[in-house]
Amino acid sequence: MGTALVYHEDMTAARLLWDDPECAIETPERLAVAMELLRQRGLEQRCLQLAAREASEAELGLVHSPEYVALVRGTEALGVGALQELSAQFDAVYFHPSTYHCARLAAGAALQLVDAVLTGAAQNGLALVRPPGHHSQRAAANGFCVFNNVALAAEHAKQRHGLRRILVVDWDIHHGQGTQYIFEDDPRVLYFSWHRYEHGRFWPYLRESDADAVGRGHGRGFTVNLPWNQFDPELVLVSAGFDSAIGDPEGQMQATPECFAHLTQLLLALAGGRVCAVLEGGYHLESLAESVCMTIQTLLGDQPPPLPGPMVPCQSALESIQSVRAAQAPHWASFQHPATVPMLSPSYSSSEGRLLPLLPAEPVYKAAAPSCPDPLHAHPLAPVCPAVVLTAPDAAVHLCPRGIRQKGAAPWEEAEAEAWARPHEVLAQGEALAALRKVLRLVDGILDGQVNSGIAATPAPALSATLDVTIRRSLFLGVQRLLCVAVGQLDRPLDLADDGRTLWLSIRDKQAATLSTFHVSMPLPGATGGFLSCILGLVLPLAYGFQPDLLVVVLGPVHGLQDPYAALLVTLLRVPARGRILALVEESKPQLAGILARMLHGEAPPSLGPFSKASSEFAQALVYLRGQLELHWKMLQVAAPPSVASPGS
Ligand code: X5A
Ligand code: ZN
Repeated sequence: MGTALVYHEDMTAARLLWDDPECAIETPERLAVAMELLRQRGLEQRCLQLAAREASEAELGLVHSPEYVALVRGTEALGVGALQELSAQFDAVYFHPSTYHCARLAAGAALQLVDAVLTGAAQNGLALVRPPGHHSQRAAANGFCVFNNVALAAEHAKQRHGLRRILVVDWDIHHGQGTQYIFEDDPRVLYFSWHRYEHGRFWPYLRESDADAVGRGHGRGFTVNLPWNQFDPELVLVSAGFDSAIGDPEGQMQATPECFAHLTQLLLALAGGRVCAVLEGGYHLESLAESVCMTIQTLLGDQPPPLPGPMVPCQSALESIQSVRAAQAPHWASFQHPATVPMLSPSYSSSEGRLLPLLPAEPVYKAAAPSCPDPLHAHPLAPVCPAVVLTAPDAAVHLCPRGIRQKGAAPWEEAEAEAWARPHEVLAQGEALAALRKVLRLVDGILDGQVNSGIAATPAPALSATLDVTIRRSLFLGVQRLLCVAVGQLDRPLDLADDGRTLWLSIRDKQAATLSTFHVSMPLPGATGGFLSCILGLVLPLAYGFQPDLLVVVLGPVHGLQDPYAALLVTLLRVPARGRILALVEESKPQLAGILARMLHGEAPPSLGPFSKASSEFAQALVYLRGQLELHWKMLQVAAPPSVASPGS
């Protein structure tokens, strides 16, 4: 099951026929240039290519009024003067004689994509469309949008496929007020949008774009921003606007194309990986095309490149996240722990209607610098195909570079392995040493780029020692930042230097402790809520801050993580680790090894099941750890209200 790409050249027909600086950026070239780069990079050819079909009038009626559909149909026959006159009745809209055809293709493409994913013809996909959709309302065009493609797709998934939980993630730089209005009282569609707001000074200048808009009636709590796990959606629709990308003349933001690879991969952990992205905005042609390629590549299963730039959140972003947490707290158990609920600070500064728009700044976009000289990064990322190391005496190491299954590679020479094993008596005997020889082969295979990741099983008593040798060998081979996540009763090697090259995170049945900036121990979470806040609020921000070039995950004795938890842990950590993962498990857990191998291969993790709230001891422990660590690890500030009041708030 691959990635669907839905497109039709006819959607390049509509264009602006008169002078209107506001609308001039929504051009046919947006699609043409993005498609061209997809072709050039060989990405189109890797997709399941679907020709977009027109949505029927009945389908448009899922969201729009018959009168509005008739009005748009009528534009096919209008002359330029009448088109301009009608366009002026809406905010930032232009009609062209081909608009109705294009808009029906755009809507049809979104429906086709959902059908492909929900029938299993594709695992995920992208619809490259115009006109965009998320500003369009039941009976109004708005912001270049004619029919609301994503809202139609969500309604179609509800009505034709019987889904009950659909997550819409809107990463366009503008608030998709159209989608918000359509679903504001519907708890089956959770609408999450991030957007430029500027206290109401950014288009579309709406009070209801602020964090305190949470939905109405039964839909309260199902509008705006919140961490995306607890809802446990069956389908993820993305309003994929790339006007939030660097260089865009509208958004004037700094998100590099790589950001969209990371966002996409994080979303792939949800809904069994059923992610449908539909193009919205994006007006800088080069930045748009790069960002579309990053999204498609990630949907296809390629590892995202590292995020360039410093891993430090800015103050205003922290304040925005805090407002959202406060506004959503009444509706979501995961925000309700007393120690983590912040005060609501109003961010809308005027109630007197529209404020003056901001002055536009000169956008700058430079293509990413050529790859860094770091020897570990000199070779391109290995294809996603984990090696599996089995410990049965006659089993070889299976390394399968370039996606081709090779004959097992030979393990290390016994004498050489013995030298590395020397300090550990437990590794001296046959079976443990045989396993170690294979693990060492795997470490070398990952670090010289033959494989991206791997999983190894060792006899239980030898696990700790094997881990120690794995770490020493990795550092010896030049790993600069080694992240080790050790779950269960495993001790950090005593002689490991605390020099910032390794970050050691223990998750085990002990008290929370920060033994140093690079040695953190946290208690084992019991409930789903505790687990999610541990992963999303601590482990992931630390991993993003550290930017490891190798991640070692070990599930040791009585680790206490059920398989779906371990699967989610590995899936989420793949993103900041860019897939370079070595997982170590005990050989008595073949089922766990199998699940982790599937995760390393890019399969979506299973659902965690019903939500249970973290104990207050556990929540306190996380708050304590964050307080200890956030001065050094700034990414942790995103996960919680600032422990010290920020100046000016
Ligand atoms: C889809 C989209 C933006 C409209 C901006 C009007 N619309 N100033 O990005
Ligand atoms: Zn936009």
